[in-house]
Amino acid sequence: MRKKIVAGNWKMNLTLAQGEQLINDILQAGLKLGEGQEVVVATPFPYLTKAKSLLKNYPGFFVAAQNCASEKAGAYTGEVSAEMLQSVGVDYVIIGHSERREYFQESNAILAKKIDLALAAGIKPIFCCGEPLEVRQAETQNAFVAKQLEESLFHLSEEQLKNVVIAYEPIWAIGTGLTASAAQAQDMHAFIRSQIANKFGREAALHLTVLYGGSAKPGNAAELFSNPDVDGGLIGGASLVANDFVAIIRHLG
Ligand code: 3PY
Repeated sequence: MRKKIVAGNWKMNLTLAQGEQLINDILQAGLKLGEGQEVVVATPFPYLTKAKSLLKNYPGFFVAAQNCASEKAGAYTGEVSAEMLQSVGVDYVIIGHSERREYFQESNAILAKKIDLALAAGIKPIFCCGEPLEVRQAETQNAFVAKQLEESLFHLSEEQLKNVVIAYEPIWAIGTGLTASAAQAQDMHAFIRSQIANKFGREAALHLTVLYGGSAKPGNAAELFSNPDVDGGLIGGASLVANDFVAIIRHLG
């Protein structure tokens, strides 16, 4: 059985007090997570320790960073290493969100280094992939995503892959209000799983958690999550509103 996850990506939003309130409101909802279900909150760096301490007594709730450095340690002013994240108890790290690829020129090769450092530090990467609008319009999204997987993940061992989560985030659905239809999401998730099966074997593919991201909200989460290859979501804007985030988590079933 593979894990089902709803992860909230706060991006660069909220003050510490607002973030604390949001986590407390989510916890107040008294969610009962089923076996193999997880909730992850990806906060800005300065709030990670606070988030960890608020969630520590809640089984199934985990903390993620939104990025980590592509170098291990040293003179890289302003960077935060995977080891540092590990030292404050971070469980997951989002790697390769399209905003990082676009605004910070993170290439597939750089992301491969981040994946390696996260895994070496014992942190599980949530690796984001997904195509821009022009690629979708040209109907070449499969080749585009296959290349992202190949160049950032295919050097891993099957053992290492067990600690990786993939998030498919079509760029045209991020911050645009557009969402991939349930069928578009299912098609791509099945394709991702087939690529993983070809490289790492059927067992590895069956155990891989593949999340959908891109304007997922309470109104479309049930349909998205009902697809056989969609194992939950990486949630942007709706993760900033406790009621919406909780409603999405409830759709995990
Ligand atoms: C979105 O839903 O907008 C996201 O970018 C989730 O990471």
